[in-house]
Amino acid sequence: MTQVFIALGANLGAPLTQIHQAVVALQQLHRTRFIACSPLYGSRPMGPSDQPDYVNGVAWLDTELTPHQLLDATQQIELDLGRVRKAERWGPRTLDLDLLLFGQEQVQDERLTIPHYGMKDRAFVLVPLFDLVPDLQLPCGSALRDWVATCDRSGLFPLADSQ
Ligand code: PH2
Ligand code: MG
Ligand code: MG
Repeated sequence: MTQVFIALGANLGAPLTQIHQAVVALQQLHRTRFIACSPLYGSRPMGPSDQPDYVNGVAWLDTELTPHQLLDATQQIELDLGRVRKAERWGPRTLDLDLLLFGQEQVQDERLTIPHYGMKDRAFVLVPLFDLVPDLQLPCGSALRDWVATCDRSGLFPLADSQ
């Protein structure tokens, strides 16, 4: 079993509902044990600013799936919950599930980059991940704690009663 972390994001439709439905779907994944979901946050959009705020969080699982099997499964959940793939970079979406970490593995191919290429710069990923595992060591050797200490959390606000 490998411990994995998946970023949850949504800013179209009913974001909180989609995030909760995604958590239910992740809880039902085969050959996988769902461990926990972080507290959820509202966050100002990174990228184009003419889009609604996001709801963001992080899910923590233990899986026997390979990284690509897990990617297939999360992409299917995105589609099941109404995701329409658009070309616009960093544009709005009903549900976004991004594989952040897959144990200590590093994966780099045309479909997948693990650790997630942007996680170091994104408070909406680092902060909920830190809520789950404050002592996490990243595959590159850094401590999550150090990234969290320097990230800009000005656009991030806790959602009351999100759990
Ligand atoms: N995801 C994006 C683009 N911009 N901004 C926030 N705050 N949260 C996100 O999850 C997000 C984003 C594309 O994946
Ligand atoms: Mg994303
Ligand atoms: Mg994505």
